[in-house]
Amino acid sequence: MNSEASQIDRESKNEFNQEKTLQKEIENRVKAVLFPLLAKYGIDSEDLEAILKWKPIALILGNYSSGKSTLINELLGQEIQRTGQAPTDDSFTIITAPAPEESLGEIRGTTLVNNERLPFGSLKSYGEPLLAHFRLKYVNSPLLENLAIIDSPGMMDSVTEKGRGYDFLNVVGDLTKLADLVVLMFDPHKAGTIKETYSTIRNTLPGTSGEDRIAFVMSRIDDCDNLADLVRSYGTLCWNLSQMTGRKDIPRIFLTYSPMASRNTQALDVWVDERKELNQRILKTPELRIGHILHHVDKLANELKMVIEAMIQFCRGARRLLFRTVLITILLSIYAVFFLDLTMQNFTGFPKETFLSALVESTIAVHHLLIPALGLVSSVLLMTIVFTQLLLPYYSRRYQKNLDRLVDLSSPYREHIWSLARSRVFNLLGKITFRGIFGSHQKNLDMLERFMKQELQMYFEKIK
Ligand SMILES: Nc1nc2c(ncn2[C@@H]2O[C@H](COP(=O)(O)OP(=O)(O)OP(=O)(O)O)[C@@H](O)[C@H]2O)c(=O)[nH]1
Ligand SMILES: [Mg+2]
Repeated sequence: MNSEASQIDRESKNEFNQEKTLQKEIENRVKAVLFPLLAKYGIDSEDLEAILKWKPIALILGNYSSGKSTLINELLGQEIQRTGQAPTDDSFTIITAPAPEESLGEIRGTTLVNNERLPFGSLKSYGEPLLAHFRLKYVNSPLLENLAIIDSPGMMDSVTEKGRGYDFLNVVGDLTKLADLVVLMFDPHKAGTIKETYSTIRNTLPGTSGEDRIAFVMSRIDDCDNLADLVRSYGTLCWNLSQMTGRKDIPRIFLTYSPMASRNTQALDVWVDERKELNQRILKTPELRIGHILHHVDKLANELKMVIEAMIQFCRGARRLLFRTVLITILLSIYAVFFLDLTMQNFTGFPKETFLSALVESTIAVHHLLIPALGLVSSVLLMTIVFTQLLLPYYSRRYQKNLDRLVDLSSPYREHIWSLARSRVFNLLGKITFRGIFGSHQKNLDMLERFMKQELQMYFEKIK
């Protein structure tokens, strides 16, 4: 390990305890306030739970032979990963230091996805084709006590990708959700599914935030014959990036090469700093962790907020419908109590004396009450059945077809969040009950808004 790396190590150890305490505090509040509400509204929190489970993660992605494994070996000062000019590695390898109770060595994919204490359970669904190419290496490195680095198979063109037996991009998406930093290494001289990979990464980021979790790297710049060649390659990469991101401003791109692997370093001395900066950026991944957690919490909280808002709107309408049904029930009951026996008398001659005439003549007896009471009970029963079995299901089906009417979609951000929340509301409406329309949605919304405005905001301020 070089001296710079050990200094970073000392610094990060000092910050480590502070951040751990803050992370624990956030975790406790999220578990106490957000998780119960998410469960109530059928929103799963598995992704967030997985992030909270383990240590900070840096995921290294890029073209084959772009120098991913070389970078990792260089960073750790050890030959941990195999390197080579052709596509050498077709595995996802997690590299980290063991905890005191764990020992050095390799752990297979099947064991990893079944370990409850690790966050990789979601990868189980890809089955053997992935699990045979998924492993963890426990290595001896103080830099990795609070950090795990994931080396990945080199990206190839989309046709070759199909031969892997599992959906590479989906796996990348799942790992990106867990990763606090994603290093995307472009090799200007090789084709690959960079564009698709970038879209996959982008889709896992919440809204417009989270870009700081991606480090763009143009690797092997020493392969360029001269400065003009380098500038041309850089220009092409910028053009491709702007096509991918849809933005005109180009993110920072680390222009690097491996001083160890290069044969031609003389003219490139000035670029060594970029490599050091990249290495530091990776080693400082733990600093991104709380931001990553908070953005995820924020996304879930906003999704939940829209679900509750939609439910409030729906229940308000359903209660108005109930109010109208109650009015009709009252009218029907008045008719049943005072005029039902009269109608029967007109048609059948029974009863001899109606409840109303007995009331007027003050000759009322128990038998006068029989038909009105029966009519009253029947009307209430009938209208209850009509409301719960016909009107409410019809009303919720109508909204299921027109869900967008339940929320305010005045901004692209709300539209984005709504695209995530929509299906939850659809499911909730499918299960709505009579009692459900009196649910404490407003109270839940107030609690959530208090959490977002006071606590979440305060945590964001703390990491600014
Ligand atoms: N000239 C030069 N060669 C490099 C550089 N980085 C890595 N190499 C060499 O390029 C080859 C590929 O490097 P790897 O680190 O294996 O690349 P990788 O991205 O891990 O490749 P896969 O695992 O196959 O996807 C090796 O022979 C390295 O020595 C660099 O910056 N410049
Ligand atoms: Mg490799």
